[in-house]
Amino acid sequence: MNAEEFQELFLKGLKRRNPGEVEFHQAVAEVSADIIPFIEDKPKYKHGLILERLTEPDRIISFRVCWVDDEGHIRANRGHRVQNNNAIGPYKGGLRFHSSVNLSILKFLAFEQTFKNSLTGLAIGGAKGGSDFNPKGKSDGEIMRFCQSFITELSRYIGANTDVPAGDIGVGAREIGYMFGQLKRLTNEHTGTLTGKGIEYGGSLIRNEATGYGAVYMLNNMMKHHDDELIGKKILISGSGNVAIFAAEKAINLGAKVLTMSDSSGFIHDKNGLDDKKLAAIKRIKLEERGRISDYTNEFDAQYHEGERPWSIAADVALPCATQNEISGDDARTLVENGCKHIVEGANMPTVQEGVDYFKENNILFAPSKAANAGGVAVSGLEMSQNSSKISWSEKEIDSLLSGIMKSIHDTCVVHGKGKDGVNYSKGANIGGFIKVANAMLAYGVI
Ligand code: NDP
Ligand code: 2IT
Repeated sequence: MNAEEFQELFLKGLKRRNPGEVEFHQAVAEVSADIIPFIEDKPKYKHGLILERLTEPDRIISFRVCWVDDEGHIRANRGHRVQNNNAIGPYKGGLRFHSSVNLSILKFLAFEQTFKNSLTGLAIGGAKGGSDFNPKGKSDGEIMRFCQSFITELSRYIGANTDVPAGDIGVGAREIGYMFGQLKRLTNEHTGTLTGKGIEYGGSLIRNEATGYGAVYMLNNMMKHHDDELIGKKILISGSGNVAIFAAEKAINLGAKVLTMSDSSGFIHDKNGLDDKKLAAIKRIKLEERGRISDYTNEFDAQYHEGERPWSIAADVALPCATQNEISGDDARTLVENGCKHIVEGANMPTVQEGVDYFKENNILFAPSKAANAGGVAVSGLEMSQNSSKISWSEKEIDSLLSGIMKSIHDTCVVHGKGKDGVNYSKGANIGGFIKVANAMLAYGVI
């Protein structure tokens, strides 16, 4: 059986065992297309069934989350934690609160996280969790009661050396604060069982900024490697949450021109580009007031496109930082036709497979999410180190460690992704992330 036939059979089995989980199928198909040819002449990985074991999570925990809303009504949501793999360190990965959350999405995220965390070079395994709870429009009291109920149940399965959750969509500083407070109360311990904590109670400097900053460091490294530079480049950013805002901040600081930002209602296009003052307004609107990106046009001269994504605007770089599958095949073609040369995935799996293929066929430099957005979990790993040794590093130290980790991820992608047509960053990230986890799994024997 050749590699192609083997992949077909492998995916058929995966789909049979995980029916209807389209996002999980998509993520595994993308990774296995690189890993199967790689392991073909490496019997230790192939006969060790490493890929098969990596695609069956170590365990999945599902639970009911009951809470009381402001009207006194009982509400019930569903919570999950997918612990994908802890071969190289404790399970680590974010929690997502969004109405779309289901096991397919969490399994794809936990699978991707395993490779991403390996790429950071730190001792962290892969997990993801969350709930179909919709935080939009909820009061602080409702958010607090939900978070307390969610973490009370999850507390049985996590711990500083077992599984360390963090934020993701819908989970930021406020939610981590409520969950950490309840966890501390339940366990009577002040340990680093969550990352993304406030600076006052064990958080790390730069953690908030790390994913967005890291994505721009990745872009910068990729450009430098191809004798190009960021200064003056036009950038499209989607999203206006944690990742998008700090990607914009770093891009502006390094001299690029950020033209767009978005939310789930639409996008704003500011032809003059964002500056520090405009970005401060976006931080206030989205992070403090929890408002809509359209409010930007009340203060600044820009167009608002209701119900659209920013990919129709001409630019040099696209930084998708909102959610999965937000760049369709058509969007990919439009971007390339309009001259876009670099795609850096700040969000997890924001490009559909057809789009990824199109970018590769057209020699677009494409940094996949597991490499490009690893800065967030990397600084989470540094937060764990600071917590366990009871010290705090300075902003300068952490930024320098973050930038070193992003450089090393870039170089790993080059080592494993270099071919006659240039660097295939997704192949490099998939193989580079796989090797360390696979070798650790082999060391343990059959478990
Ligand atoms: P936030 O909740 O802070 O922000 C999410 C942003 O994306 C908001 O602007 C939101 O709009 C928009 N968005 C969310 N879902 C959709 C959707 N279905 N369609 C259109 N827009 C949507 O999340 P983060 O910034 O933390 O996460 C963004 C992405 O980055 C996710 O893919 C996440 O997995 C990934 N990521 C996050 C990391 C982190 O450290 N936080 C680390 C690595 C990756 P609205 O305000 O309307 O909801
Ligand atoms: O997707 C991700 O890497 C995250 N949401 C961050 C995970 C973490 O543990 O910091």
